[in-house]
Amino acid sequence: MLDLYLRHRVRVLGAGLFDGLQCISSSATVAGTQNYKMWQHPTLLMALLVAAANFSVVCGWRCGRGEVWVSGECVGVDGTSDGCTSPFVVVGEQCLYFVTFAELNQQEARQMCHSLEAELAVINTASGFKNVIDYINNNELDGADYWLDGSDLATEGDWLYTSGQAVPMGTPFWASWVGGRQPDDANGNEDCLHIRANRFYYMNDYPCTDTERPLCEQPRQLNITSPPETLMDCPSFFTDVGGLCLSFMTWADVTWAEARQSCHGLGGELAAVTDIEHLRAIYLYLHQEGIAGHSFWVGGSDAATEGAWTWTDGNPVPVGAPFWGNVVEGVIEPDGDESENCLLLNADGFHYFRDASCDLLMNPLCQYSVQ
Ligand SMILES: [Ca+2]
Ligand SMILES: [Ca+2]
Ligand SMILES: [Ca+2]
Ligand SMILES: [Ca+2]
Repeated sequence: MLDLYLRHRVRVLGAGLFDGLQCISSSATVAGTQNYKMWQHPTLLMALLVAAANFSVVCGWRCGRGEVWVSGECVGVDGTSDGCTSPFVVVGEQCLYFVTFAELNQQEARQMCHSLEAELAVINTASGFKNVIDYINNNELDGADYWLDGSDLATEGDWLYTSGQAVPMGTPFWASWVGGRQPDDANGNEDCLHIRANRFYYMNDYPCTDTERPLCEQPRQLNITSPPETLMDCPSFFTDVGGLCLSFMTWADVTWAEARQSCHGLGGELAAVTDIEHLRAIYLYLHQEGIAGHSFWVGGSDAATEGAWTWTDGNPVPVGAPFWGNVVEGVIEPDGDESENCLLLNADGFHYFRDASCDLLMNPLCQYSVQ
């Protein structure tokens, strides 16, 4: 912050004092001053406000939202201000989050964005597209492909974002080389929109099942005069499912013990599903989000005492129907005795409870603040 301020000060003392400096009437609404990033150099702001008091004008350096005046130009800043909530950063006019720790298919990527109160990113304008490419290249985010929101799943060749808005076609968006103009629906199997590392981050159509990094976009909270507090009811990566804050970690294939650690890393715990309405809500959510092919560890175990199932907080796991399913017709789980001591919501079992070997590699289902 100090460094930033000093640079501004140098700028003010330099030859280009009035570069980018613009003034507006103080009668403009507070929202109207958003573009004038005065609060990023408070001393200057105070001086300008004092100077302007008699003239009913307010001056500032006019940069786009999420930009500051550095070394003679407006540059984007990372952070939680300017209408974006962490972990999202300002990129041009958008709040974006480049996921670097997980590679998922497009539907899973979509669900991860949803868990951040976000969607897969939409790119509509050439300048917005350039901002994204520049940001990737300038922040060592290159070397991997990123999913965007668009697809032509509904009608082949008709590229739409989830909102129903058309994906812009042609130059300067889509990759094109002699004999390789995109989208090309190669092998009749390319229906999802990504930006591709080895195509210089031009758009390309690709199989939806490929695993890539999600590029999420959060709605911009433009009224920064009341700083963005909590856009989310649940913390990042957790989503409200039936009143629980849950995280479906589709990106981690781990043992039950590792799953607990993964949840702790998010500030949570493996989920405790004690209310049958919660199991119903989880089931519906998995299908709604298109991730019902995943199996999830939850917090139940009978490792301490065979047959005595408890959640991680020591409370008892419900027994019998309609929680527990069955593999063998007519035999309700748990059925694994001492070889199966961990509680699984198995995809093959319609996400009913199953006891399973704790060493299987499954996805963690985490809950924030288990009561
Ligand atoms: Ca296609
Ligand atoms: Ca293609
Ligand atoms: Ca057991
Ligand atoms: Ca079993």
